[in-house]
Amino acid sequence: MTTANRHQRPESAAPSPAPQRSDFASDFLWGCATSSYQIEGAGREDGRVESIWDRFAATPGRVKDGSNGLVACDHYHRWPEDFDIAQDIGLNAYRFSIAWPRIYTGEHGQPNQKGLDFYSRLVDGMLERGLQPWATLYHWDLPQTLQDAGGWENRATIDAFVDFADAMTRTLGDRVKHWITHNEPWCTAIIGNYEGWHAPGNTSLKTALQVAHNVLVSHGKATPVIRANVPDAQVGMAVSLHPLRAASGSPEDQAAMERHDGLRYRWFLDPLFGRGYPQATLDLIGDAAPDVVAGDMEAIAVKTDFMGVNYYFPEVVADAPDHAPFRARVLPTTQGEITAMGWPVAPEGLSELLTRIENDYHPGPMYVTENGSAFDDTVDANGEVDDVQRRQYLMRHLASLKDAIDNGVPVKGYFAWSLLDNFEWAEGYLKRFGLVHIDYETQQRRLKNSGKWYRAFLRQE
Ligand code: IFM
Repeated sequence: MTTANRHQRPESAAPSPAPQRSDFASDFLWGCATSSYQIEGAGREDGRVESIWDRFAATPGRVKDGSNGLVACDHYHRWPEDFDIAQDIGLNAYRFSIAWPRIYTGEHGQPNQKGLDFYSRLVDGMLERGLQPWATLYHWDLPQTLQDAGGWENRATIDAFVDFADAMTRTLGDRVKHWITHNEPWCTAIIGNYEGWHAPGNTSLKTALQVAHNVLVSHGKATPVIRANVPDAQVGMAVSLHPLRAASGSPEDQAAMERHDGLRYRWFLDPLFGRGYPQATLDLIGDAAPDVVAGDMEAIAVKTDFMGVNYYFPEVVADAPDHAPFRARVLPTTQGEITAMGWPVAPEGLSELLTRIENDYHPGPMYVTENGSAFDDTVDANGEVDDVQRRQYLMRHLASLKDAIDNGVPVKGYFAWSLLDNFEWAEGYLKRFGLVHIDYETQQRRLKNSGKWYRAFLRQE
């Protein structure tokens, strides 16, 4: 993005009234989310093995700034400071993910004790600061050894994941009640294995759809194991979704949007809610359909305790006859407010999306498990980061969330993405999503003005 002006939005132009904490239920969860590979660093410590993101990032051209997560925010060593900041903001929940490569030893059922101990300390650190821990088991850092054996395309990875879930919930289940099996299966499957710009970098639709299927099966098989190990467990998945708009009112663009929706939304949600894969999408993909073993669809449809929704922006879809098999293309955003990722700022999309999910599936309690924005932050002469646009983004999305709740959507919590600036995957460190600025040279943390606004909101100042 070179159009800095398009990121500007005058304070006075905010359309929605600023929400107040008192507009939400007193037991509403207010959190921030992070993920292991993006913040932890300590890539070669305490027995951590190579992940697919270590391998991918080491491949020239895969990550824009040539960086990797080996040091990242050094959260592995600096977590007490990070949790002090989270406590100071006034959060009552914190969503983190567990790096499978810290636990995986390659020996069936034998987890790495040092990895288990790290997450045990981490969880104690959260609880000491009043942060309810929300653990995500898989946020994209698959051990490379498992990828070498076929990765998520190989059903053996399902069993390995269940072992991992078992080890983690035995270790943390006395203190961690909220478990997210997978973060954004779309990204794991489609971006990583069809579009190919995330690890492991495959570009096969057949592979991607088998990966998607096996990931869903692993969710279904891990859920009862988590419940068996964790008294009062609350288990769910975090799914990234977009409200869709057709590029025009033409029947072609409308039909393209429907085809895209079949893969982007229904391919994942229909089976999770017991409806199987959508027939229209099966018809389009033909031989690329995944192999389904007896019992898989029942496993996938396991009843969960909540649904996590990650929302960033709506997608505009146009007919694209050359793009087989879906013949649909997501258009880049060229006008209006845009973040540094090139994503449109559309707060109303959050309420729209949550309302659609509620109407389509009635999933029970929902949590916004991610929502946030990247902007080109700078530290001023006073050491402040005056990220006006992120503050506006946060405020306006909370107003939209309130709209959804007022309309009867049972949302029980909100996790801002992200607590810290971090490794933004293929963008490396070029994009900053944090409420806390990280100076990657010194590892200095600075609460941005958006974080200060969130603090004032939570303290009702
Ligand atoms: O940074 C990512 C996160 O890992 C998953 N959801 C979207 C975020 C922003 O791209």
